[in-house]
Amino acid sequence: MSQAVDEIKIGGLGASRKRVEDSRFIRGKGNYTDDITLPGMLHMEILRSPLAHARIKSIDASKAWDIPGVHLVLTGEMMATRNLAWMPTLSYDTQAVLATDKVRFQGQEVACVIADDPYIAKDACEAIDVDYEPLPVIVNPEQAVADGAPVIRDDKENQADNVIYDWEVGDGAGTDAAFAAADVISKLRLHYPRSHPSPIECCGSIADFNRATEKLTVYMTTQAPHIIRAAVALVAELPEHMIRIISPDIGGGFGNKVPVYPGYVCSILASILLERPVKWIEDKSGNLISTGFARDVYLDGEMALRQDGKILAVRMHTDADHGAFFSDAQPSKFKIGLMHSAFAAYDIPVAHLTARGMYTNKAPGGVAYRCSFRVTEAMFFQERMMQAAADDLGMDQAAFRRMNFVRDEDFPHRTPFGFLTDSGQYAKCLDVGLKAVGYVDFRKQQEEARARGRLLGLGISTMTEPLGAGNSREYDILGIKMFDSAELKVHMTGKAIVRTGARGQGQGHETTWAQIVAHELGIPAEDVVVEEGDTDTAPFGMGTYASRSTPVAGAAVAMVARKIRAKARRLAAHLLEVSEEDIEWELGRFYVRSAPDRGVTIQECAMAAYSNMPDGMEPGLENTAYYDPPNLTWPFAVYIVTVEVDPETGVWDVLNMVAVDDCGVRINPMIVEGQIMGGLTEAYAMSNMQFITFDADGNCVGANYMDYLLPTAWETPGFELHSEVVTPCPHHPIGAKGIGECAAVGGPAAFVNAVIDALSGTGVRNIDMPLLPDRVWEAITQRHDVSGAPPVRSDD
Ligand code: MCN
Ligand code: CUM
Repeated sequence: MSQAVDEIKIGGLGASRKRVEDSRFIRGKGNYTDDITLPGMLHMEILRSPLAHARIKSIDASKAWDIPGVHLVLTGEMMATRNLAWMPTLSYDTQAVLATDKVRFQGQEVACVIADDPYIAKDACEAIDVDYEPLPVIVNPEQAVADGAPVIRDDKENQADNVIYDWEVGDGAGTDAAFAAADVISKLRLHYPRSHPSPIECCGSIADFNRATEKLTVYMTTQAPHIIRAAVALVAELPEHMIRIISPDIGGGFGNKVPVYPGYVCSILASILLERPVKWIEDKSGNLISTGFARDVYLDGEMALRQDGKILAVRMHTDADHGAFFSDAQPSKFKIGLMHSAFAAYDIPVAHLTARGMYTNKAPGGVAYRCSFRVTEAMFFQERMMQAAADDLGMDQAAFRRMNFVRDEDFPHRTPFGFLTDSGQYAKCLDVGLKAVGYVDFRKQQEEARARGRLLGLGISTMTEPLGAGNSREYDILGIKMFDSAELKVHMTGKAIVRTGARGQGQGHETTWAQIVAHELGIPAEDVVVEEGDTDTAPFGMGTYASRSTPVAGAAVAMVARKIRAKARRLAAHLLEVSEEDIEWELGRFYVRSAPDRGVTIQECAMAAYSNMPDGMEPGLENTAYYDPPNLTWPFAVYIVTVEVDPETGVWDVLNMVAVDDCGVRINPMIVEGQIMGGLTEAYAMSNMQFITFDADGNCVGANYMDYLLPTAWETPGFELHSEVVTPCPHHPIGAKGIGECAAVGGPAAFVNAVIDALSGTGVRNIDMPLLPDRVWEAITQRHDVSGAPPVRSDD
């Protein structure tokens, strides 16, 4: 009889184990960057530009220097003497650390004060006199390429205009030919507005340069500590052992904490100059006004269709507003991220995407916010386009999608843009969703309601997201290949520690990595400690974003555990005095094939690794695995929303929301559900209330939580989650696919489609997000599309 341990009982794969990190988080015992106090620590504050575009005529900091308690005032001029006024971005551009020549967006960093406490530093910032000469302001891509537009990046030698890139992918000629043969051509233009990740904890750093050891330690809120160390090592030409980056607990990242920000750099320089620790903690408006925004992209699309509903080709053009610096964190090869993952779930013969990126006088934008590099825009566009096309054909929304899905038997499938999708059960997910929402009945209700003047709507969105960058063949950031790592040490008592190159920000890695070890080795999850985020101890990895942790670092955890198991098998053979070939494994235990009762536990093997190893065997039970995934993982989801729109006010309420997510094998079903609910909440917020824009003068409108609304439990609708479809990832060691971002990626289109569906018959094809009541009301009463593109009038 098997003596294997019970996997669910030990918290292995599939156990809804409670999150171990929460025991400290919910008791207020987290250790965030701002919780750290070092002896002799000083505080830094940043002076930001009030203007969006202006030449700096002079900066007079003498009054600030005179304030008691001020230790240092940093300006661009001083940074320039150390060659630090500009820094490289993750997209091969440059970004001003502190402005020297011009300011290029409102909120740009102009000077820093380092003082005894943050209040003195803040007061001293206000004592700095900056003489600005205002320049014409550009707030959207159209203005950026207009005749006579001022060149924003006149600091760059070969930059004669505001265009950053002109990029294309796919088959232009083939697409043209398919369009020429189409029965119907469906068109849609929309703007995916700026949105801001706005994690509860803002960005910050504490730099601590030790003159005696010459070592620089930086505590910082980064999702990718090793990338930061690599960047500092390469830019400052310092060896890695002199730089230690520590990401303590992170209060939410959502992509906001991937880029490198001037505040980090200034705190480092200040600590080196002053030889004291320097802490910089950004405030909320600083975070909202200056750190990585997402989206802000205009999408133009056309779909070539056969009368029966078959999609023949897709043509897409995007104009992306990157703000003043091109600082996207994304794989180097792809200028507009993975926008070309659009339509990956549909069997479309040919497609073409052209993309232009523009500089504007806005904070650098285009970072990923809960999406794998622009996949949010891609999927939003895809599903809005699918809805418009089905309407143009007069086809049922569900039937149109089903007939164009890649079929289960067609995997692996090459998408028209060249991705290889490998698994999924798309139609099944759709069927589960339709049944759950009561599709047929709802359509009837909708008809009846309409007859009585009530507007009901139903929106379907599907998404497949390419998660888990790399593989190293195609994915790199600044030439550093994208893979990840895990190190596992099993102590003699059978307890273990696992460290990875990822860095969770609330996703539950401390819980789930231990579950993978439990699954592979039978060591109870509670005996496995997880550590991430310290470059002195963690193996090299590319960090946590693009939901890559499970696909890459999580795979590395499984692989390193397998290496440990292979060594433990040799120890077991030695303990049981049989040859290795005679040994069998069941969870937690090796036994002799011919005598199953004779066995040793994994814990006994661990003890033997330190006390009773065979002659010639290296002692200890630890190893490291670097994992370079063969492909991305391709989770799939169907989100269906029903709404009622009030025609008098434009207010819309969610009646029901059904989510069917297939992320392969779920390590921890409860955590997966938490990730989906969080993502749906953000999707709802983006579609319904989150509004951050710029007026014609480049003033950021919405840089506070009075205007930029974070959804609370009060306004967030309930979600019905379905987990019955599981298509294991064929190449991931435990069959898992990423999940962290799926709902935020696929969710927004479901909400918007539902509202547009409620308006059917009015001729309204599009309302740009957020679907604020006044926009919906305008669409209903004026019977036209409502664009959300800035600039809004400056008197608004
Ligand atoms: N998981 C699982 N089974 C799967 C897939 C994932 O149990 N098949 C678990 C994982 O083990 C992990 C969590 O779900 O605990 C998310 O895993 P994964 O999909 O690999 O995503 P990452 O860990 O790489 O997290 C990144 C992702 C991103 S990119 C953003 S943005 C985002 C998100 O996670 N930011 C978050 N979710 C967030 N959740 C919180 N609380 N805070 C953030 O900042
Ligand atoms: Cu795409 S935001 Mo997340 O990748 O950190």
